[in-house]
Amino acid sequence: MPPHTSTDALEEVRARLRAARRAFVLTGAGVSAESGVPTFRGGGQAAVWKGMPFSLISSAEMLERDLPAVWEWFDYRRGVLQDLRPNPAHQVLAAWQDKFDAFTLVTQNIDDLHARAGSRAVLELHGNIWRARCTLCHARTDLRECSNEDERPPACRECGSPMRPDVVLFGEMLPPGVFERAAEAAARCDLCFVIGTSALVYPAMHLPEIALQAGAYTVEINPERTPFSAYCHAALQGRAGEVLKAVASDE
Ligand code: BV8
Ligand code: ZN
Repeated sequence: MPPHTSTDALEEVRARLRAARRAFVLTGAGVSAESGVPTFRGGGQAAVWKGMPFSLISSAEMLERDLPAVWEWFDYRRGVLQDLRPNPAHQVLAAWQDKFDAFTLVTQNIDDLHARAGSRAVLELHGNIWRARCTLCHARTDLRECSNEDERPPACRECGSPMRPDVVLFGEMLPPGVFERAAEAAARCDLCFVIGTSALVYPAMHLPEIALQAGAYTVEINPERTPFSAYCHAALQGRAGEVLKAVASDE
């Protein structure tokens, strides 16, 4: 049993899980922490790259100013990711996709670990680190087909223009339609999980707010309290892999 999770709260969440028809899940970096993926705000301070806070190196402004530096940052993260595997949190969520009348998994993560755990139709709000997109014609390429040693920035095979990481940077709009589809599902769900996020980045955090307003039973899973904890019906304090296994254990 996860340390700070009361049995009553866990029992209540299990009962809600059994009764739910339409489930909605939003995940953040914390769901990949047990796979070894560094979080952005682990241990109180924000991630820094070469002296720059991640919200700067991962910004539209930096893309304009120094595209090669942005590639270097994401090449480094691809290097960290390539030997990592989905963890039990990803696996429980993948198993849940056929458990409900409707199930929607939305992630802020760009690490592709939900899909690698078998989750289908994951709504990637902030893009995917294994894809690149042309800065002019928006043609996309899968970076798993080429190595980090290739030219940087890579040239578009269609029009020859420089490619950029196919991720949403701070100050950039989300991919067309993805937020809207997620918001529709949040408005219709009767059970909402918010897992492994510090609940600070928008518009992602509007989604659980929409679910709450729609009357969904809302559960947060996080070892720490967040600005969203007080609004939840249950805040299960623990690591996602352990808590989800415990929640799913009497299935
Ligand atoms: C935009 C991709 C429109 C790149 C990312 C409203 C209010 C305030 C600010 C804004 C607002 N609206 C817009 C903004 C600005 C900004 C924003 O939200 N800023 C924040 C910082 C205040 N939003 C934007 O810029 C968005 N775009 O609004 O466009 C627009 C356009 C033009 C002009 C004006 C407006 C775009 C945001 C997306 C940026 N891209 N990622 C990359 O990855 O580098 S965001 C990135 O950071 C992640 O995707 C994620 O969203 C966020 C990190 O948060 P978390 O995932 O939660 O991770 P974190 O480390 O913070 O926390 C981890 C948590 O896990 C912790 O709580 C920890 O306790 C917990 N944990 C640890 N271990 C475990 C665990 N939990 C469970 N189990 C464990 N084992
Ligand atoms: Zn192009």
